[in-house]
Amino acid sequence: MKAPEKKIKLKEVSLPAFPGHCDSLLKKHLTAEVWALLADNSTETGFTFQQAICSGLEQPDSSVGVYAGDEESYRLFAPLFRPIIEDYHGSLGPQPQTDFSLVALPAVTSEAQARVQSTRIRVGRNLANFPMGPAISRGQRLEVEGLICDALQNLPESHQGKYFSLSAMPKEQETDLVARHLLFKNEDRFMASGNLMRDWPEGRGLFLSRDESFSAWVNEEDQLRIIAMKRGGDVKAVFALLADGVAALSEKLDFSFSEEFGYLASCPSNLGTSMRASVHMTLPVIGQDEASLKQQADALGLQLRGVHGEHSASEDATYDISNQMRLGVTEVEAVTHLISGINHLAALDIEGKPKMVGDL
Ligand code: ADP
Ligand code: CIR
Repeated sequence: MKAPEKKIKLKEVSLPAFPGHCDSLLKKHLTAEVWALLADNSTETGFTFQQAICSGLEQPDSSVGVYAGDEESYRLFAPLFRPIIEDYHGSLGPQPQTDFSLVALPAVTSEAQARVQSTRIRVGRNLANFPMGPAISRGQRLEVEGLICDALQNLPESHQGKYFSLSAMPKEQETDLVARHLLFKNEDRFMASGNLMRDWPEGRGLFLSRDESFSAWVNEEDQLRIIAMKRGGDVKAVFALLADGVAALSEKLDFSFSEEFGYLASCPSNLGTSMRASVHMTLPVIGQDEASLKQQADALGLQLRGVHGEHSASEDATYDISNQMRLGVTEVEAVTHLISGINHLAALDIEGKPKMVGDL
């Protein structure tokens, strides 16, 4: 008897196509096997695998290309998310205890200080028992905004300020705050494709301290971004300011946390400490050759961005330089990593020629 023809699984045939050039972690790790396994899955909150990968499919210049809709996304979609997390962070947890201690921080050299215009450190947080931005409902988002606004009342005197709802913000004020790096942009095609801009601008807002050095973003990519930013390169002062703000808010809010992945974030790049410590740094010599500088930065575990944030361009040899890795390290380790890296880049800039890491 003739053997029945082997049926090809539909999911294997229809592995989604990535139009044009694409270097995202999604493309790298979305194998036919992963697709066949997960394509029809969705979490308890109704967040589907197809929604999780939508931004990377629609935006082929994505670096990561996926978003989690809730805590369960990290478990259910693990066959895709784990390799992406490992690829991005270089290791998997467990995430060590939160550590904002200041004593161990190395000094920023005078050469690096001279090249740094401003320092910003932020952490992302999402509330336990709520879906994250890509899966949250309109009502839940407003509830989250209310809880965060209540918690902001608990800040120490030095951090107190005012909450500005994005819905009520005049356009000129919004433009000014974005230009001064204090507010998120009004449009982000990666977030839009990731289901994160539904009902915009409702439920979104900015808390700003009186001197504008401490701020909080509400219901943008994560439900909460806690931010400290100052002119110059006093990284320690910025870290201390952030630490006090995080401590006060942590007393009032229950954050989504897993032992393995640390603070859970909608983008896997922000797991762990969920901390991005960055400087705006001008490198007049090595900054002329962006490709070579990027190689140097990669080797040092640093990320280069443009001066208007993710996916923007550098200007006049000035870059946003930050820690790449946020998972499996403490907050103080992540910042130490940034300081060592910018000290190294400043030394290379003085020497005037790109060198391999380890040559110094
Ligand atoms: P995130 O830090 O949340 O990942 P972005 O890369 O989009 O987000 O940056 C948000 C804003 O913060 C942008 O306006 C960016 O230029 C600004 N920014 C980041 N780092 C610094 C810095 N060291 N000094 C001044 N502005 C900064
Ligand atoms: C991307 O994949 O390129 C975007 N979703 C951004 C990824 C990393 N940046 C971020 O989370 N802010």
